[in-house]
Amino acid sequence: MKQRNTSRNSRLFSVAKKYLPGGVNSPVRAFKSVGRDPLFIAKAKGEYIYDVDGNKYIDYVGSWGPMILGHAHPEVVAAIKNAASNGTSFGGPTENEVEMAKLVRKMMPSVEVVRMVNSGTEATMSAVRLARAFTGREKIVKFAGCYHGHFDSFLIKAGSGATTFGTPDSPGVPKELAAKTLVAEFNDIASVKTLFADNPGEIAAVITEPVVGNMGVVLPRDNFLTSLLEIAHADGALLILDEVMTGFRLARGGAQEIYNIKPDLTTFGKIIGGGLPVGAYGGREDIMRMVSPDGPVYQAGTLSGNPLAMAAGLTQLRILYKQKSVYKQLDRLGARLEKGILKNLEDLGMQYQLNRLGSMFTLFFTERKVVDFNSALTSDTSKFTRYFSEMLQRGIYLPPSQFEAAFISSSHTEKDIDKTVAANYESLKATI
Ligand code: HOZ
Repeated sequence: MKQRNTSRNSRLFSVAKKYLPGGVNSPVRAFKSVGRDPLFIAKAKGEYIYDVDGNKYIDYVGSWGPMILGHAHPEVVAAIKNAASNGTSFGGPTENEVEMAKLVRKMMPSVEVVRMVNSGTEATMSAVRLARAFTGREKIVKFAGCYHGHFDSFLIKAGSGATTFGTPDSPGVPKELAAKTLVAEFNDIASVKTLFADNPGEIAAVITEPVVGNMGVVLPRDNFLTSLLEIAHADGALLILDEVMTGFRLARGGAQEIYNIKPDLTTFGKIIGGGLPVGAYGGREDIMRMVSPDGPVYQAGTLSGNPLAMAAGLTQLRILYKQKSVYKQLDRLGARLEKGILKNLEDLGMQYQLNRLGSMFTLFFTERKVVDFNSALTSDTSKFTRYFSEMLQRGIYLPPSQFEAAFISSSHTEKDIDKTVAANYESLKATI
């Protein structure tokens, strides 16, 4: 196989490293764990991404989730252009913010009142502050391997880049604050019960990704989420679902629609911004009314509800709301990919694990079923590294870490999927 020319990418990266930590503005994209230089992206359209050397790839990163309709969707781009021509930021309310709140509530009825912010991290840290204020308690429960952004309280046994780079507990987090984060095992209700038994009346909230994306894709076992809600409520604590990845992706109403669960608070990011920087948190009205200026819990932002971000996010959400069939289409593509990869694994006599729900998937290089952080960590990351590079050479752009989710968009076609399955066969073979 002819190697792709990526010389301009590499030249840019060597300059970037002088001026930016690791040469990037967010760690995982540095490709450090896959032992090669990152691609510098020149442009993207539909399901394709193009690097600065002119190489074209089928993209399964999708900006880590937001691009559910594919890149540069014409309606989203038009909405951004139109909004920009009317001014890029006012620091005052706009009509689209009201429309956005109404649509979010329609699509996800548990979100009675919502506050827009600028990132998923902002959303989760604000939701936790609110839960602490509402309950008058300070401790929170999170799950090993879940990642809720880079706020201090969450950088404890954190997944995503924190795990990829071997720093699940980041230095710089005050010990006193870290001690208020209790860690349970995903899919292990007994571990949650133990924490509540040991800390009665002290836990403000349990926060979880309902379907984990940040240790790779890990699905909740039957009743896991409803049991969490029951246990939390029995002790007077809240349940926060972090739907930054899953919200509006797995279904119109997110993972909470699929698993039929009504959390107290939900956090969002990614899809809700249509590819622009956005986050949001929302939920029960009695809790959300504590947020300033209705209540005393302070949280603010000059760019919150930014008109460009609202235009992009609202346009994307409206398309998803109107075209119900999009989720069926995504699931069909996901199922086709799953079938193809499972056949490849069987033909090659490999017992690796493919976890998938709808348009989110991860191939784990382990023979153990991946149901939690410990089982995810049994993956052979050196095999993943080889596989990742082989796929890239064949024009398939996957997340550059074993501990991330890959995403399919509605721009992907059956032909793309079949090409990916063929590349998967050859790439897996190369790891033997
Ligand atoms: N937080 C993203 C993955 N869960 C990674 C973003 C990046 O490093 O670019």
